[in-house]
Amino acid sequence: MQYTFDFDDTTFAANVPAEPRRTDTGWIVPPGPLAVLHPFGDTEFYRHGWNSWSPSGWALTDGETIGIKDSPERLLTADDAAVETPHAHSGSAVGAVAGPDGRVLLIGSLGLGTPRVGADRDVLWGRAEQDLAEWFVAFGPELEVFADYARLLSDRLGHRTRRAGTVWSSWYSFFESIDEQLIARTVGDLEGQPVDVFQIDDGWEPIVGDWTAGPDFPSGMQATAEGIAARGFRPGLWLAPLIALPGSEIARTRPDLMVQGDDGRPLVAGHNWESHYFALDTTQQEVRDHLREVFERVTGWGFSYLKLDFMYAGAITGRRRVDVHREVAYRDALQHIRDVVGDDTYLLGCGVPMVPSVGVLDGARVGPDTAAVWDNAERPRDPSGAGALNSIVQSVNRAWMKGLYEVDPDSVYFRSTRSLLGEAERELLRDTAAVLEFRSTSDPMAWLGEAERRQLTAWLSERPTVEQVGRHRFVVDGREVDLSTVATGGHVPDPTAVAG
Ligand code: 9PG
Repeated sequence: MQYTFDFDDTTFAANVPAEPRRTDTGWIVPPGPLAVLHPFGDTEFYRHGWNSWSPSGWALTDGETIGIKDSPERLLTADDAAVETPHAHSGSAVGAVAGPDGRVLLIGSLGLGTPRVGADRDVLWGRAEQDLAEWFVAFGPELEVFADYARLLSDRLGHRTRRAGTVWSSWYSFFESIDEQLIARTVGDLEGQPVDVFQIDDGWEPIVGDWTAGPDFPSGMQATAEGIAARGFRPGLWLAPLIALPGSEIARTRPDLMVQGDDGRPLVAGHNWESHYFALDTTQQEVRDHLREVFERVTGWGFSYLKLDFMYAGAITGRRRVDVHREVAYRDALQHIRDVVGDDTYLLGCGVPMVPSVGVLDGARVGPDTAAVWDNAERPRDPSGAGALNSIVQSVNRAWMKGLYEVDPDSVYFRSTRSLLGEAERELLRDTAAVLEFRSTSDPMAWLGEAERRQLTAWLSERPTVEQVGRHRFVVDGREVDLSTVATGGHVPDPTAVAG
């Protein structure tokens, strides 16, 4: 039906599926496709990425789109390949177009069904794969409108209040090359530092899919968790519970537990570890039993902070035993994991579908992997590639998600060795983490000089008051932090500057 959204001094003609309802901050529109005519002509469009690694940000409607270009494998892993349109302006769940006076027109989905929002010079539209959720439509000052949307989403999907504190992760120093001695030594060196969580990342398991102690942890994961706790840290562990590499025991012996393709064989759900991998079909009771066993095992070892990675695979398009929408299947699986681990285990999502995780996760990664290098030269048209710049750009453009869960922009660096980052770049990473209010690092103390150690201790101890005052501008304990240049991809590091 035709409808007119009447916002104080501005009216927008629209097509809506049924009669909208006015609220104090905007309008609630029933599920179904909608399109709103806007008078702004070519303007900025906010596109939002589907999962943690998917690109987000503002682009001109007559300019280049934001998305992963020319790489089907990367698109499958780091965005929603089934519905993403890398060469047309659209995004996941929420989108907005900028008006001339700092106000924006926003359409945001209030639930699941892989909602998309897109725009051109005349229209801001929303439609979903399955019409499961109402929409929020609002027009007003940018920060207010996004905050109102986040509040509504939290009202509907829930909100958790646990905080991770400061985190040390093994990934951005040791990657997969970890063993129990190295972990014990690193934990020992870190003793006394203002770190709350010591999180072991990928590399402890024999293979992705089989969540038991690998050969480099012969004493078992419980012994390692006890060692971490004995030094005063909360033991944290990485796992990717919804995927399995083809060589894993679960994929080899039970291919029927995987999401299937049309050919009746396990579907390729993404690419990493120089391989493809499959997704578990969480609608099957046996898979739910398997997940219960895995999570009882890892929490039984003593890990109470879990980084759940590659979770988007639980929401991939494919054949599942029970025919529910893929985002519903994902959220049910996540809720099942929450029910198994209980309220006191901190769940950090990574590679998670952002909106379907609201209310269940305590925290979520909001950008691609950081790296000890500024840009990802090997993936020039891939804003989801690992690198400090990409990680900052995507994370800062998701600052509004602080209203949904803790938002993790990924690790910061203090080290000048084993890194190509200069101090100015390290500072931008630390400022990003400061404004997003999630502090983690991966630097082993043994890699740091005296001054760098002092800097780490001081930075991890800070708890500043943060206020967002503009799209990419913040005030941190009275200090203005302007990330506009870097968040629009404009910061080019000085090529003559030497790392360190
Ligand atoms: C462990 C790592 C770290 C890291 C995670 C994740 O899009 N991709 O292909 C893609 C691959 C790997 C990746 C992120 C994205 O890294 O983000 O922090 O835990 O797994 O293997």
